[in-house]
Amino acid sequence: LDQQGNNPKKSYAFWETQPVAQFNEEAGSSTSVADGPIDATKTVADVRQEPYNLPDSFVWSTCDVNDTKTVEEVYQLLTMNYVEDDEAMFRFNYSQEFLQWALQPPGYQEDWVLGVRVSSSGKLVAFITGVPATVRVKGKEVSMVEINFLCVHKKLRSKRLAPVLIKEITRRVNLRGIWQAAYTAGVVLPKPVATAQYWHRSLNPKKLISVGFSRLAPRMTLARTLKLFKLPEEPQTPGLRPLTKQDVPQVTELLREYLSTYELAPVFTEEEVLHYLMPVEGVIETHVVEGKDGKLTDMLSFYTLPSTVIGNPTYKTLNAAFMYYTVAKETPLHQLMTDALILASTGGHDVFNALDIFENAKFLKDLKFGIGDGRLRYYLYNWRVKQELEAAQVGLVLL
Ligand code: NHW
Repeated sequence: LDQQGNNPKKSYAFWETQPVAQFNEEAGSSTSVADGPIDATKTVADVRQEPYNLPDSFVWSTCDVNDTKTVEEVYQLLTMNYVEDDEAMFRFNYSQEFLQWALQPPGYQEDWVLGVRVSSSGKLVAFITGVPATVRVKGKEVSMVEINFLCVHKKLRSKRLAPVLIKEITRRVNLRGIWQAAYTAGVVLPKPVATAQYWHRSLNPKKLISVGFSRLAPRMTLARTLKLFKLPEEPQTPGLRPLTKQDVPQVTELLREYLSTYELAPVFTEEEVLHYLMPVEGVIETHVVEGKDGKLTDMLSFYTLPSTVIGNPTYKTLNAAFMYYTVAKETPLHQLMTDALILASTGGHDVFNALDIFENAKFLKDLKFGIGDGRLRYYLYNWRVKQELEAAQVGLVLL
């Protein structure tokens, strides 16, 4: 394994057939591989018209998450079968409101919320989604989709269903004239554009220890641990308040300017800022700092993504806040992030998670985040980046 945990000698029967950067390509002439698309340019007319074949007894099913029965089915599939940690102690538990929010940003396409059902029973057994986004990669703005929520029911694993889901969502995206995608995963695939590390800040140490998320540090008592992680009761920054609709033009400007300093980052429209940052109870929380003249100088945001605690008699779920987009233009970043921790804590979160992307390395240790064991790899489909990015060059958060 190399420093990033990659095993360049492993073979990938599916991924080696796809237009993605491969681990072995340095071997060739380095001048022939420039940044940009990997496939030859195609048009919508070149795209296959028929859906890919599923194994007998399964059918494709576009899922309308505004339909209460359908969103419940999606929720159940993911709650029981989506991402777990390596020790299978916790499993992501995206809420129905979260799924509705994440899957319907401006320009969303109904048929990019793709399910697989058992033909006879109608049971939903697999899922994958795409949403449109403009992403800037090393100075080039590229129209892409963000792929997420790839899930195959535990009973149907290792039957090569995932490659069929990926090919079918690709076809549906290509039919709309989009040829690139961004996605993140814990697993190593050909070939990461960047590798980030998760960090965790305890907000409710007692519960975190009790569910096995964290352990008492050597020579620490519970009392000393509680004291160590104690936060002020209220945010400290004057002028900090929840984002409102009227703020959206200014926040868009603030965010666009900030994100322009990163090599991999979204390019947000006002409509997207309105969608992704306006507070939704239990889903997304955004605060801005309003200066004396009414000018917005800073912003912070985090989303709520609980995990099921697998087989714990006392606690059913772990409530986690995940750092989203934060811009510290006038308020010191430490102070703004301390306020984010306070807001997350008073909002009932047990832990605050952040990646070492953005300028986060500057505050993680000081604010008592501990390094996690999970890495998150960033990938691009049909877009080669010759030189892998540092985590600190990444300004993109996928939900
Ligand atoms: S990452 C979360 C992925 N989901 C989970 O971890 C949930 C729990 N696991 C499962 O449900 C965020 C299954 O294990 C899954 C694989 C479904 C993961 N990404 O069907 P087979 C996302 O949602 C490759 C991509 O037999 P399975 C991002 C694997 O390397 N590929 O396996 C999703 C192998 O290929 P290889 C993954 O365990 C991005 C093949 O799948 C992968 O029953 C998707 C085996 O398939 C992963 N996370 O099902 C790509 N995990 O080459 C989008 C495994 O090694 C690309 N594999 O033979 C862009 C498309 C759009 C383009 C538009 C222009």
